[in-house]
Amino acid sequence: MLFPINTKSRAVIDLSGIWNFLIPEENQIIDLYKLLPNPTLIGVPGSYNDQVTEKKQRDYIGDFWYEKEFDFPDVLRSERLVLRFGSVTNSCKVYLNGTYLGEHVGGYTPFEFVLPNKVLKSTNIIKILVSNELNFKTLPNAVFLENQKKIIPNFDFFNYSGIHRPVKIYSTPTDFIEDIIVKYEILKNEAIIKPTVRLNSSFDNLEYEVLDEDNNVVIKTDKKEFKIDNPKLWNPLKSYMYKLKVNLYNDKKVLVDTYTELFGFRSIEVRNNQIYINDKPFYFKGYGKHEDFPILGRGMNETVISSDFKLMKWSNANSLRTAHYPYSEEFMRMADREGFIVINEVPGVGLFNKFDFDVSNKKEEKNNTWDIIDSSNYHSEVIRELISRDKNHPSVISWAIGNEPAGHQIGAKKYFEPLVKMTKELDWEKRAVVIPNIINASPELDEINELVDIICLNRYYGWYLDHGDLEQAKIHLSNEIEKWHELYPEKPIMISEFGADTINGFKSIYSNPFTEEYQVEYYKSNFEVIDKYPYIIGEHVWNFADFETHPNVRRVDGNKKGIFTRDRKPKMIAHYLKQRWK
Ligand code: GCB
Repeated sequence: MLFPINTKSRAVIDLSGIWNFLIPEENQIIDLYKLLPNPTLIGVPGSYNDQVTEKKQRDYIGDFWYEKEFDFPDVLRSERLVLRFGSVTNSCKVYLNGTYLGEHVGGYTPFEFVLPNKVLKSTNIIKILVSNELNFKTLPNAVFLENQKKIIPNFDFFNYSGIHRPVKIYSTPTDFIEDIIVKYEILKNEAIIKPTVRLNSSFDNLEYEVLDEDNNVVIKTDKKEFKIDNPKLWNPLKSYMYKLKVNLYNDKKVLVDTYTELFGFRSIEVRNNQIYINDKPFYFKGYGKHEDFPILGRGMNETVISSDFKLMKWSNANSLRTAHYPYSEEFMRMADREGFIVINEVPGVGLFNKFDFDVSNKKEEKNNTWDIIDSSNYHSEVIRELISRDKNHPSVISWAIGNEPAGHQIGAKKYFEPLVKMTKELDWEKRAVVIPNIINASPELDEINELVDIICLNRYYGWYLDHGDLEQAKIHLSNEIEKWHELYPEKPIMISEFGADTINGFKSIYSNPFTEEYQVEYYKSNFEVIDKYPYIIGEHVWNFADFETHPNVRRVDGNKKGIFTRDRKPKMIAHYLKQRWK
């Protein structure tokens, strides 16, 4: 799926701004042809939750309405017009002037509907019926208590909802370029480019132009496969982005449609328990993140995105994981430009029906997650949507197709095996597939690490286990890492999450848990272990910043494992990481 941009043949209208919003009364009937009665005004993009003042509304689970009235310019009326949503969480139905346009399930990927010419007027009303219900079919996966209209999340972040990313109308000609995959091969002093272009057109006369970062035309050709000499590589923290301009002509050689896709040349290989980017071993230094910011909730904001990348670079990080769902397209475009390495995650979270940290090492047969949940169809869909959206990003080097599923319960392999296979088939680059592992799925019990390319461990020794006892924590972490290596000596291991809740400003000369000193000691002792093993290829600390969660006895006004506070002030550990990662 292409990101909407202005080109010679295309125009984009942004409908962001203030929208009408309504949580209906029970059984309230909404007239699709009229404006919503007594709406609340809500900013888009943004979660609605922190823009309302009543707790009941903030925590509401169910259906609610968004509405926007807008005028449409006559100048674009002869074009094919598409209404596109960056994301609406978690599912929605869309109406234009009372006419149903379609629906989308899933809160973190874009979707679009062609606007029927008959329905579009000069003044229009878009209505969206959004649902933030999560259940055993959805991802994230949660227990839905129907009679209480409540969810019990098996995951650790607030169920922020609403229109989280921009809503746009874009135009294309009626014959148009539908999709572009920039496939290439890097040889010694040249790169061979073999674009795959999907057209919806009665013509197929294509021309390609490759432009460098200074907009010099490197090549212009109508060949299906072509080479460029001495390509500049896209490297971690040294981004180099080329543009591939695809021009579609009609039979009279008149330009019909044109689209410019950004891409970069880089190679990835996982072998001998290492990962190589452009043939050089790569070590992941960085963060598990969230899309989370005060007031915006999960709403896309390019200023926050820009500042987060600056802070990550300030700390000398080189990589991140989009825990626990696909981030905005704007974020991914920034990752490319900043040269960040991204492990790109689908919302495959909550796939453990008794989310806990039971390490008694028993195979759980009763109340088994894989017998209860019903998300595998939807799971394939989100993988398909993510790869279709992000295939051309050089920053993306891996797909995380789940986070902490119940890998120790019977049926995990049966659930994930087809998904891993499908992910590889859909991605022409066959990027590494990972599924960050939960501690319960120990080397003795786990069914799914045999399927992945990199063993990603989310480990909290010294926090949930061996709380406050870093000496024991080191022993337990070492033992476990060695067991994994013994099982899979060829596979690299990465510590994909580790961290300690830390309240900014809490201090202790004894380095007690929750203080900034403890967070520093915690990381130092984890690094002592990590640094012993050459087959460990990276460390992603949890989390980049403090973030909002559902109320929980373990959470003090949200998850406080941030290296930065929620408003992005550095805790003591930030300065330590900056030194280590230098
Ligand atoms: C985890 C989860 C993450 C939580 C984190 C924590 O293992 O993957 O979503 O936020 O632990 O802080 O407990």
